[in-house]
Amino acid sequence: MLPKKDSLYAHPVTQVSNFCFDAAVVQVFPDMINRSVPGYTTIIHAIGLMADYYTPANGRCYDLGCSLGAASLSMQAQISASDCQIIAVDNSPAMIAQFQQHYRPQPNKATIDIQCADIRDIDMSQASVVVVNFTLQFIPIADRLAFLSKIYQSLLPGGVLILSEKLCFTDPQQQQLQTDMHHAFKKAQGYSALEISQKRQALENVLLPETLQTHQARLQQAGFRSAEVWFAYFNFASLIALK
Ligand code: GEK
Repeated sequence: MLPKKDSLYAHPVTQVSNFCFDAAVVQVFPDMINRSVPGYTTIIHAIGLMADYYTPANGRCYDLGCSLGAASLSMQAQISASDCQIIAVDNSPAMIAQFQQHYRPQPNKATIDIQCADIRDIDMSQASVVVVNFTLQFIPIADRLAFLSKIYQSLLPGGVLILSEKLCFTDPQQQQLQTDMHHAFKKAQGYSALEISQKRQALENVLLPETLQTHQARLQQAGFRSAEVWFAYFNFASLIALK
């Protein structure tokens, strides 16, 4: 089935409501995220490569805020170790229903256990790899340290967290440039000025970006020995944090 084109914000509305991951978003999600997040496809592929590098036989990986499971499926396709398990969690019932409906177990590949839950509440343990791909930005800032500390505790020695986020910048000129370049990216992907502006309004109080330095300091506070950027494209970056 071809993913539907995202035109959710193509028509003017008097009051833009807060963005949420409902059935309408699920219908267009692959198109939306590909045309909105610079480097998304590259990141998804590389998550699979890193998961293969870090996951031993009988290993366990988590994909937290899995949406339709792109990162889980990339890990499943690329992990070569035997008898591995991927636990994929999202709190949007519409996302999880769609992922479950399309999921097919693959012979001799890691299994994917798909769960509908709030990632702040789940129990986690014995993890080799934890993926939080563009999801921390939707968690209230006050909850982020406790959430990352739980991830740290759940990782085995030598385990890793892959954390991708939209960033903001302390220097106003840098902030303006990076925002303008992101909007230029979206325009080049076919979004109109109206779509870009209404989506920005919808996300305003929902997606809360922080600076790279804030993320790195918090990861260190949560216990990680180091957290470095392995990929960045305008105001979007992915870090790998080592236990
Ligand atoms: C991908 N990782 O394709 N608990 C569980 N899920 C949550 C929570 C929460 N508290 N808050 C938000 N979500 C995916 C893309 S999208 C990013 C991730 C984006 C979920 C939410 O339901 C949504 O599916 C996901 O986090 C964020 O690699 O749309 O920009």
